Amino acid sequence: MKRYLVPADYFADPAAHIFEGKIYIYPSHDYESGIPEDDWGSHFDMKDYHVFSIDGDPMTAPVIDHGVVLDVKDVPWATRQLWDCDCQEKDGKYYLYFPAKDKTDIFRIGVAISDHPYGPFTPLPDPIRGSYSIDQAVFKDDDGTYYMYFGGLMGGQLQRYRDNRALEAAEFPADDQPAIPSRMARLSDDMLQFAEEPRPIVILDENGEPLKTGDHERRFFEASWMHKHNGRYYFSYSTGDTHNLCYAIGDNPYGPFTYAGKILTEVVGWTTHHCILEKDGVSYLFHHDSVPSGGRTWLRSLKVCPLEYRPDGSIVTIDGMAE
Ligand code: FUB
Repeated sequence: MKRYLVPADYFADPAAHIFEGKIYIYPSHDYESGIPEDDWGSHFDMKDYHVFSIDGDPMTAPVIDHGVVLDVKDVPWATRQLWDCDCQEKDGKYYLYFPAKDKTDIFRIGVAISDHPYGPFTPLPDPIRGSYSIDQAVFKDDDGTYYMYFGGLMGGQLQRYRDNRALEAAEFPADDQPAIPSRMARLSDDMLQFAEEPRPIVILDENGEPLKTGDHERRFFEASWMHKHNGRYYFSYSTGDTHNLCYAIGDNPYGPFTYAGKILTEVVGWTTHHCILEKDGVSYLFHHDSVPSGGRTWLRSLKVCPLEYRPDGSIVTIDGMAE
């Protein structure tokens, strides 16, 4: 059983957290830009963010729209494409993390600050130093340390980087070589910068070998998310061109992580993107699909459904096409 959260408009890429006792959702805001579809995601030309909150059961309680909380025209360094955002709280301040293209058309990751989880958010004048690519998710560990997980292939430009340096030209490794990994870094105490050089997230197969470039069914493409369940670290992500949401389990926030299965099978629409949140002992998958827009992949709708674990910690796969 799934619920569409905001039937009156198009939103995607949800990140959900509990702040001040309520669920807050930070999505991308899709709209009909008229830009033709291409392999680089130019048709995802989002210009602003809204925040939503739910006070109660996300399957039934009302969804409150807090309106526009940040607009690209107010971000000094950014020009276009406000993609997937996320938010974290520290010492009473709320930090909105978002990717956008800078004046040279390169994706960077920015920060905007508010006194409230529902914004509005004031952007910093520059992106995070050394940031690149898209789809950052910020995870707070039990010891109060914050880690950012980020990266996305193709339109997300991750293939243009190795060892945190820009390449002369984008490069995809051969199919039998380790896949391009997602990246992660601990955040600085002020939440505004990386506290360390970003590191690759290694996902191992059943033989302890890194997943390969040619393993399109399982290798990382975009949409990183990190959550903890029974003391173990679950790194989850989209496989992009094969449209799966998959997960891998590790025993610390840096990994390595061992591939563990699919969370969600293919949905209507090219992209798939999610977050996982536990509230009152029940876990939920927030994600999107393009059913309400008739399959227009750049006009996506937010959904939520319960997510179940087996006693061994594995996740019961959800059918992306089921109602
Ligand atoms: O919303 C734009 C991009 O589409 C996101 O950054 C990706 O994760 C995919 O959902």
